[in-house]
Amino acid sequence: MRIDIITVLPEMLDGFVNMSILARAQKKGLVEIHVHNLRDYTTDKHRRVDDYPFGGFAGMVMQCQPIDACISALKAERDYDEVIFTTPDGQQFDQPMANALSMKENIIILCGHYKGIDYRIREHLITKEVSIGDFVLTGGELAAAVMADAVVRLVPGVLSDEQSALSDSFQDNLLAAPVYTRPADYKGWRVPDVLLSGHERKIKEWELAQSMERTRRLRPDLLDK
Ligand code: 6GU
Repeated sequence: MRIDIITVLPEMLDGFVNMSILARAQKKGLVEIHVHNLRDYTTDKHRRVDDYPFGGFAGMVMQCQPIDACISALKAERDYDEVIFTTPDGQQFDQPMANALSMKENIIILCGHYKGIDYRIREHLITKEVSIGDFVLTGGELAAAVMADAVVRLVPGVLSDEQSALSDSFQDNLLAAPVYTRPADYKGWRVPDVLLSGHERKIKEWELAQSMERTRRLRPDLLDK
């Protein structure tokens, strides 16, 4: 899988992309992540990528030209499955969307900024608009990082077996069961007896019951899905 991220703040993503799960996935050759500085694509002699909005509204708007140039340059090299725009008014990012994106070959993530981007880009070049939640970030970079992390860890081979993405919270609309490690008794705080019993079926039943109870108590909305 290849992810191309287009941003006016590449420094904000470079560190993250070269550490964390994303770095390991890239070293294993499973994923390529490329960060592109939008300013490298402007024809403006002052390297500006935004301008005042028509209509006299407040704020600045990212212009068509550099975005179109960057996306066109990428599309000339390979086909893309999705051109994603990160924006608070996009579709809510969730685990099913992460699963679907993890099966794509090539995706572009365009990070929104300032007040917005020229709407013609959204109409003509963007295939998917995504928000990571009902709050407003300064820019789409953190959203792109969140999405890349959630997607890349689902690419086969990225996680080791013991980390398996299958037991994640949300993968089956249930929160994960509690986990414990040694010692079995820490200052009198005891690990549930069933986990020490070696009784595999009972442990599985306990895990499921814990997942159901925690979901009912903490995220009852998930049970309606
Ligand atoms: Cl994708 N972008 C911005 N700027 N704010 C957000 C967001 C995205 N998702 C939630 N808030």
